[in-house]
Amino acid sequence: MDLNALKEAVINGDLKGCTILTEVAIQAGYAPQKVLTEALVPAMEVVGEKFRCNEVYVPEVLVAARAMKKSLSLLKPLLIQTGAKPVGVAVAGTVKGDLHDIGKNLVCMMWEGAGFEVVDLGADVTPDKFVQAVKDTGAQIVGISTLLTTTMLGMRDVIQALERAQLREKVKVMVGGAPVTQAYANEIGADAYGESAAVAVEKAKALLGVA
Ligand code: B1M
Repeated sequence: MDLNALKEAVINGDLKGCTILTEVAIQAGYAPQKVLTEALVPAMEVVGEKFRCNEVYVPEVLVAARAMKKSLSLLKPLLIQTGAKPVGVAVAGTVKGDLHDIGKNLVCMMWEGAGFEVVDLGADVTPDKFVQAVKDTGAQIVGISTLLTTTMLGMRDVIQALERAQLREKVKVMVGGAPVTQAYANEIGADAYGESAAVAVEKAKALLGVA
């Protein structure tokens, strides 16, 4: 079986095709991580790029994301099984006021694929919820995403809430999302900026000092 067919099915938002091809890939013995990194993630990167070039519009992005999520739901139990000991625990969410979650979901997928235990708080997450999740899980990484310039400041609010809860020294904070830059990450006192989901994996590992 060719993983390109699955990649194309995600790009085309073909939910049924994604379900069948993911099941076929699993039965053919593909490692779930390979399916994730060689089909699902690159497919969403293509969709993101097509969007940026005005080749597709919001409905197509949403349909592709739904198809990708379906495949991921089939891979998830296997990804969890294959990971021996998690390399670290990460909580992730999109900031308060922001409902965009496609990029954040990709980061969560990639982190899971790389062996992190990920607690996905979803979108529109308040600083208090981030703090509570760190307390509940003992996470070493907090990942914050935003797509709106109007909600970017919410990232600083999360960092300040972690400081107030005396948790800032215990966690590394990574920020990302289309309007975020390294300069902005520095300005708000984040530990890392992830410009893509792939980079988010490398940097999360580097933050924890794992290879
Ligand atoms: Co909206 N939206 N949207 N939207 N939307 C944008 C972001 C926008 C740029 C469109 C535009 O005007 N050209 C614009 C923001 C403008 C601005 O702030 N300057 C915008 C707007 C204005 C809005 C609304 C306000 C529209 C309205 O209602 N008037 C509204 C806001 C609602 C809200 O959040 N409160 C809104 C709503 C929506 C939908 C619900 C329709 C939908 C979101 C669905 C969903 O996410 N479930 C939507 C979408 C799909 C988009 C666009 C089209 C696509 C975003 C996306 O998913 N990209 C977007 C236009 C664009 O991007 N050009 C747009 C693909 C995704 C893979 O990329 O998220 O950047 P991205 O993630 C990348 C990296 O950034 C990185 O890794 C990912 C993969 O490599 N990354 C991280 C992301 N998070 C990271 C975290 C990390 C590390 C890396 O560490 C923790």
